[in-house]
Amino acid sequence: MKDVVGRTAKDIKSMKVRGALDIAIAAAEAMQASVMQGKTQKELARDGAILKHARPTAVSLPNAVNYILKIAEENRRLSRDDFRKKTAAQILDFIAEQRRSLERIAEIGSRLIEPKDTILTHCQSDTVEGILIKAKKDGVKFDVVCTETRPRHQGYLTARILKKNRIPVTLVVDSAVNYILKKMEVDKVFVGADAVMVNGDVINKIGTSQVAVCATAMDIEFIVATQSIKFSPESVYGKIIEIEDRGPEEVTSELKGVRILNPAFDVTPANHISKIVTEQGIIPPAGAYNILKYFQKAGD
Ligand code: RUB
Repeated sequence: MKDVVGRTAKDIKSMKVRGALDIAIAAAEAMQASVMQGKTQKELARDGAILKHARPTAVSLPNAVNYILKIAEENRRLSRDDFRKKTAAQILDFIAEQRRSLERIAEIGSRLIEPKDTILTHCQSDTVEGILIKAKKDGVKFDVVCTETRPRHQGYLTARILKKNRIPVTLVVDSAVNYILKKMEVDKVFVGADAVMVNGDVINKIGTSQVAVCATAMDIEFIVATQSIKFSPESVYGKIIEIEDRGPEEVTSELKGVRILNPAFDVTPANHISKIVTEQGIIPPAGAYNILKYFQKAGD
């Protein structure tokens, strides 16, 4: 039988599958395959652990796996066949709900884009792209600036997708942000999230906090777009999210004997964030606890 879980964990680790929402959906699909293979609760727990450890920062990954393990636990008294059918169907519902939340955020977030806006975005986020593409479809004319996003250049993906959707896009190097915000008269910044903490701090691609600090200094709105599955229930209990350290070779292989650090994410403090767009609506960062309470069920 194919090792779907092992393959998915490998794809997440190597970043063949990347972006917090896609990671969560891929993990859910792998868990669904395990359920369909008739695995026991113990085997499902082991598969869940493998998936959860594939990358450390995106909270959507453990949140998705934990949710599925909870369903499996609730269904444990069913016959083998009923367990398989019911759990697999519930996982599919969960995946569909995540995809619907992407559309809902696109709908809500696109209302924040006004004619002639210049929007800056960092890295590549399906959630932010959804917003921009929806605004374009609704006939709003606006421009986008996207950062290169060193070292892995996810900004190239953003630029390609926006171009394909006929949204005018300009690519800049990461270090141009402060200059470009002023020079191009950027109106709003939109970024995605890998994790949202109970105090409203947001963890996203390295460099996000620098963009936020520059934007705040110029009174430019800094908007985060994220599904509630990225809110961290464990942050309520003081858990610090691990920032992934990636290999130095992603930065350069030219400097022998020089120590190279390659942190993949950073923390943007809540006071630099104007609003957070979720599928439940727009909240101030201080409203993060409500999302956790009602939709992530902090304390479960
Ligand atoms: C991707 C990244 C994205 C968030 C949100 O980092 O930081 O902004 O994951 O993406 P990496 P989405 O490339 O290291 O995975 O909105 O698609 O979930």
